[in-house]
Amino acid sequence: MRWDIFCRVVDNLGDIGVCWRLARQLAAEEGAEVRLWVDDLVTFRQLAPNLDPGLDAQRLGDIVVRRWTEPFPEVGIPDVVVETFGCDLPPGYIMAMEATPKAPVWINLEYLSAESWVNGYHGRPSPQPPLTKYFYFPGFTEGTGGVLMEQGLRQRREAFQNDAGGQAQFLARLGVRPKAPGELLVSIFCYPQAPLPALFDAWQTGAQPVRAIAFEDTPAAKALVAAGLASGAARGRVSGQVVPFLAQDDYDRMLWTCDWNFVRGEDSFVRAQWAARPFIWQAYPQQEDTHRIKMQSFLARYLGASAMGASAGLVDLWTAWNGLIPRARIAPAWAASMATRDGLGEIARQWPVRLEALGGLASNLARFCSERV
Ligand code: TRH
Repeated sequence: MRWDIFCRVVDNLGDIGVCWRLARQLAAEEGAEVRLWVDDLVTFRQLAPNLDPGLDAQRLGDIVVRRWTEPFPEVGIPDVVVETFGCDLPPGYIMAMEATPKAPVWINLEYLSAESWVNGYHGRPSPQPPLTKYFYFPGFTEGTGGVLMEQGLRQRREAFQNDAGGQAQFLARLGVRPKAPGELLVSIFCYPQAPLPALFDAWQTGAQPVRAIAFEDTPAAKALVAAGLASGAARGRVSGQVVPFLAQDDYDRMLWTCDWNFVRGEDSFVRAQWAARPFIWQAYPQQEDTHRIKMQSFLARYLGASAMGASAGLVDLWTAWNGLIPRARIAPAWAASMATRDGLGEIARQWPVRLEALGGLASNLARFCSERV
């Protein structure tokens, strides 16, 4: 099947992060011919270092990458059109879809959410006469599209996590010295609003040494530099290191290597879940704290009602990290989470098993479309 995927980079990296991963999986695992339209190739290159932002058309592996320009060029209409995150297709392209003898399957890929209303909307048709658009929701339950999961992901992750030498080599390649006995390695990828100084203070006097790993030109890296912790220097029991912004696959390896991960948005959020390690999620901050509902909906599914009590520390940590309770709660919440870390480790190992049972978003979407082509 021939696919067009449309991506408008609103802000940050998640939109293109999700689209790039989806495109690669459809091509590699579903035999799809994928053309990826992106309006901002400079941002895209952060995730795909081999991309040339100067070219309007290029091939990256199996994917044809096209610059989404206005006016939009006249092109053939494929079998499936994926409009991501409500990015609005070019009017001329919609007219061409209407005029084409065999109408394409038109998908609107929505943002990921754990909220229960998602199930009711997933797969619903929206008439756009003479065409039909379908809403496709990623999610964490039956009755949603699941989340992005490439074939063999769990096996690759397990093999890497059971290979201490491979992990040490990976870290050495980034100039990160191996973990000291009893030291925790924690990766941080967050938004500027995150209460980083409060976290560093909590770690400074915490029960065990923590080394924070942050990524160049991200808020956490700037905070480490500001705290004088960027080049391995220690302050009490906390130290830090800044590594380059990594290609997506190396970012996965960092999540697999670290003991805990702080992640944000959508794509790193999902990758942290596949890493089967405890993590703290900073949802994309929204007006009136509406991200509170997104955070709480996910935590309720992830921890399960029964574990919410036992994981009160983790719940507090997430809530403070999302700016929904005072940052002063971070230190006690971190200490409480450390006290229950074995249980949290078990939850982190079980969760990907449940996610895997939903099937991967790319294969679920391909099946959904092949039934409607
Ligand atoms: O960049 P984000 O904050 O994206 C967000 C979300 O998608 C959010 O839903 C959307 O509303 C908002 O943008 C507009 O976070 P996210 O989704 O984790 O995307 C970051 C991408 O960067 C992800 O694909 C992982 C990748 N990444 C690397 O490839 N290398 C790195 O070193 C790091 C730190 C991240």
